[in-house]
Amino acid sequence: MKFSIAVASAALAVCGAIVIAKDASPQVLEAEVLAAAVKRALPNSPSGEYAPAVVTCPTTPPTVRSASSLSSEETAWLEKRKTAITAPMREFLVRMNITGLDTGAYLDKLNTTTMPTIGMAISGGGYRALLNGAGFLAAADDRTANSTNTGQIGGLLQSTTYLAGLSGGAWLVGSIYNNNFSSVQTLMDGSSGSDVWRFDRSVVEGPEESGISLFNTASYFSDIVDQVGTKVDAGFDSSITDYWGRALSYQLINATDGGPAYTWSSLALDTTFQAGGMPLPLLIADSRAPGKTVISLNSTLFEFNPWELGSWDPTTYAFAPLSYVGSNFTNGNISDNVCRQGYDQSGFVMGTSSSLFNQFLLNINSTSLNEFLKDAITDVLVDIGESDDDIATWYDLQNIPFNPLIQPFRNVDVIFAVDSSMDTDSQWCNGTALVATYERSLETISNGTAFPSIPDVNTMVNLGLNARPTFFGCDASNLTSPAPLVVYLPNSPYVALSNVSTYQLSYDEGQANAMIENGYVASTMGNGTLDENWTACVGCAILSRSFNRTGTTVPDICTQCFTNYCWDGTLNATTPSGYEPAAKLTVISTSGAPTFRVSSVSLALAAMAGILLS
Ligand SMILES: *[C@@H]1O[C@H](CO)[C@@H](O)[C@H](O)[C@H]1NC(C)=O
Ligand SMILES: *[C@@H]1O[C@H](CO)[C@@H](O)[C@H](O)[C@H]1NC(C)=O
Ligand SMILES: *[C@@H]1O[C@H](CO)[C@@H](O)[C@H](O)[C@H]1NC(C)=O
Ligand SMILES: *[C@@H]1O[C@H](CO)[C@@H](O)[C@H](O)[C@H]1NC(C)=O
Ligand SMILES: *[C@@H]1O[C@H](CO)[C@@H](O)[C@H](O)[C@H]1NC(C)=O
Ligand SMILES: *[C@@H]1O[C@H](CO)[C@@H](O)[C@H](O)[C@H]1NC(C)=O
Ligand SMILES: *[C@@H]1O[C@H](CO)[C@@H](O)[C@H](O)[C@H]1NC(C)=O
Ligand SMILES: *[C@@H]1O[C@H](CO)[C@@H](O)[C@H](O)[C@H]1NC(C)=O
Ligand SMILES: *[C@@H]1O[C@H](CO)[C@@H](O)[C@H](O)[C@H]1NC(C)=O
Ligand SMILES: *[C@@H]1O[C@H](CO)[C@@H](O)[C@H](O)[C@H]1NC(C)=O
Ligand SMILES: *[C@@H]1O[C@H](CO)[C@@H](O)[C@H](O)[C@H]1NC(C)=O
Ligand SMILES: CC(=O)N[C@H]1CO[C@H](CO)[C@@H](O)[C@@H]1O
Repeated sequence: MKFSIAVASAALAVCGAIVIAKDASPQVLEAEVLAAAVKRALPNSPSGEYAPAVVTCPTTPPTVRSASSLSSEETAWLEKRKTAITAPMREFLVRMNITGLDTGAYLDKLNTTTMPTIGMAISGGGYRALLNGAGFLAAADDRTANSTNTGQIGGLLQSTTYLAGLSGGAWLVGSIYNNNFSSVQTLMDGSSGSDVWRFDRSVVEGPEESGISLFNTASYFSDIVDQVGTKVDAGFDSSITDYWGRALSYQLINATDGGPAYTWSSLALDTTFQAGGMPLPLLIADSRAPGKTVISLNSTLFEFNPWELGSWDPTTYAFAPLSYVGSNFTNGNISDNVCRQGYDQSGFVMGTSSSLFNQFLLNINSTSLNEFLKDAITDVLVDIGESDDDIATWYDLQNIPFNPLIQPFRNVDVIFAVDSSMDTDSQWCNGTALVATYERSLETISNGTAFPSIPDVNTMVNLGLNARPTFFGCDASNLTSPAPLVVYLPNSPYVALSNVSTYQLSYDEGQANAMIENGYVASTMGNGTLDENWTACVGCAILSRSFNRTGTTVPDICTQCFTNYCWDGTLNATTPSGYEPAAKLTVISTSGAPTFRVSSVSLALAAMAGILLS
C-alpha cells in the first residue's frame, strides 16, 4: 500500500495538522450528506468535473470527530445491514451443510446483535490482486451463475458486513462500488463501448478507440492532464496520485473518461447501500512521515469509508466527513466558513491506496526503454520523490487490510483474508502480511486492536500454511483479548499459475479469466472436489465465535474442520530451501504468454514523461 503524497494532502487537509475536537458531537455529522435519494455512486462533484469546488457551508458546519466510537452513520447503517442479511445468512449457512447442527434453528435463536459479523479483506498486489480477489468475490457472490451449487460458497458476500480493500484490492472494491455494486461476472463480461475491466490495454496505454493507437495514447494522456489541470486551476495542489488515479479510473469506472466527477462519498447516497443491501466498503491508505521513504509498523493507517476519512490510531484518532475533505479544519472546525467538496474523487481515493509510479522509477533499469527515456522518466520521478510528492514504497508489509476489521467497535467474528502478495522468490505469498498485522497488534499504536497469533514465515512455508486455506485464532480461549478468527486464503496455483509480477500491467482476456477462475477455485477448494467438506468448514469458521458465545457444543464436523484447517501452534522456523508449488488441478491453457507490452508501455511512459516535463 502506498500512501502518496497527494494522499498526504488529502489526509492532511484534514487530519494532519489538526488538533482534534474530542467532544465533537456525532449528531453534527448527521446533519449533512444523506439528504438526496440518489441511485448510485454518482458524478456529484460540485464542479461537475475533476476539480473540487467551494460550496455553501451547511447550517450546521461539518466537524472532525474523535475516533472514540463508530460514526452515527455506521451505527445506523449496521442496523439496516444486519436486518438485511438475516435471511440470506440463514439460507447460506444451511446450504453450507454443517452435519450435526440444525443450522436453521440455531440461527433463528440469534438476533441482529448476536448473529455473526463477517468481514472480508482483499490484499494489495496490483492487477494480480485485483484478479485473484475478484475470483474470491465471484465465488462468494450468489449472483454468480452456479455459485450456490453443492461445494460452492455463493451467498457469503450477501452475508458479509464489511468489505475492505487495499491497493489492487482497493481497485477491485472501488470498481464494484462505483459501478452500482456490479457483480464480478458483470464486470468481466463488460459491455460494448465500455472500457471497464479491459485489462488487455495497460493503464499506461489507455483505452482503445478508433484510430491509430499512438494518438489514442497521446490524447488519453492529454485528457488526463486537462482533468487534473482543472483541479490545479481551482487552487488545489496536485501530485502524481492525481494522474495515476485518473488513469486507473478509465478501467475501473464505467463512465465517460473514467467518471471525473465521481466521488467516494457519493457511495453513501446509493439507496440500496442505505438500505443495507451491500457490505460497507472500506479502503485503506498508509501514511509516512515527510522525508521518510519507508513505511514502518508504526505508520498511521487511514481508512476511507463512504462517510468519513480518518484513523483509529492514537497518532490521529479522528475522522473527518469525507465529502468535506479539502476544507480547512482547524481544531476540528471550519473557521473560515469556506466549505469545499469534490476532493474525494473516486479514482483519487483508489489511487491513494496504491501508487505504482515510483516502482517504475525503482525498476526502470530493468525495462527495455531506451536510455533517453529512462533518463527522462527518472528525472521526473526523482523530482517528485524529492519534493515528497509521492511515496517511494510500493509494498507495505501490512498488505492485507485487516486494520479496519480488527477495530473493537466493529466486533468482527471472522475475516476472510485473500492474500495476493508477492513474497517468495517465486512470487507467491508466504504470510508476511499476516505477520506484520500480528506484530503491529503488539505495538502501542494498535490501540486495543487484537489479532490471533501468527507463526513466522518460515513456518508458514514449511507447514504449507501458505499453500491452502488456513484458519488462525480458532481457539478463542487462547486469546488475550477478543480477536476474529482469520480464514486465510493465499494465492496458490490451482488451475492457473497466478504468481505473475506486480509489474505486469496488461492481461489478455484468457489470462485474466484464468486468474479469476484460480481465485474462485482456491476459495471453494476446487468447487468441493479437493475437500467434500469445505463448505461445512466455511460455515464452522463463521459460527465458531458464536458457538463460544452461546455455549453450543461444537459439531463433530467442525471439530474435524478445525483439525484440518487451523494452525495448531506448531513451529518449524528452519529456512526452507525454496518454494515452487505445483498446481493442484489441471491448469487452464491460455492463448498468449503474459503480455507486458513493453513497446506500448514505452510509448505511454514517454508520453507521460513528456507531459510531466512540460
Ligand atoms: C452434506 O454432508 C454430508 C456429509 O457430512 C454428505 O453425506 C451429504 O451428501 C452432504 N449434502 C449435500 C447436499 O452436499
Ligand atoms: C439479542 O439477544 C441478546 C441475548 O439473547 C439480548 O441480550 C439482546 O438484547 C438482543 N438484542 C436485540 C436487538 O434484540
Ligand atoms: C452452470 O452449470 C450448468 C450445469 O452443470 C452448466 O451447463 C453451465 O455451463 C454452468 N454455467 C457456468 C457459468 O459455469
Ligand atoms: C467451478 O465452478 C464454477 C462455477 O460453476 C465453474 O465456472 C468452474 O469451471 C468450476 N471449476 C472447476 C475447476 O471445477
Ligand atoms: C456500462 O454503462 C453502460 C451505459 O450506462 C451500460 O449499458 C453497461 O451495462 C455498463 N457496463 C458494465 C459492465 O457495467
Ligand atoms: C513503535 O513505536 C514504539 C513507541 O514509540 C517503539 O517502542 C517501537 O520500537 C516502534 N516499533 C517499530 C516497529 O518501529
Ligand atoms: C486554515 O485556517 C487557519 C485558521 O483560520 C489558518 O491559520 C490557516 O492558515 C488556514 N490554512 C490554510 C491552508 O488556508
Ligand atoms: C539506473 O541505472 C543508472 C545508470 O547505471 C543509475 O545511475 C540509476 O541510479 C539507476 N536507476 C535506478 C532507479 O536504479
Ligand atoms: C517471505 O517473504 C519475504 C518478503 O515479504 C521475504 O523477504 C522472505 O525471504 C520470504 N521467506 C520465505 C521463507 O519465503
Ligand atoms: C467429511 O465429513 C464426513 C462427516 O464428518 C466424514 O465422514 C468424512 O470423512 C469427511 N471427509 C473428508 C475428506 O474429510
Ligand atoms: C496460543 O497462545 C500462545 C500465547 O500467545 C501462542 O504462543 C500460541 O501460538 C497460541 N496458539 C495458537 C494455536 O494460536
Ligand atoms: C483501547 C485504547 O487503548 N484506546 C485508546 C486509543 O487511543 C486514544 C487516543 O490516544 C485513547 O484515548 C484511547 O483510550
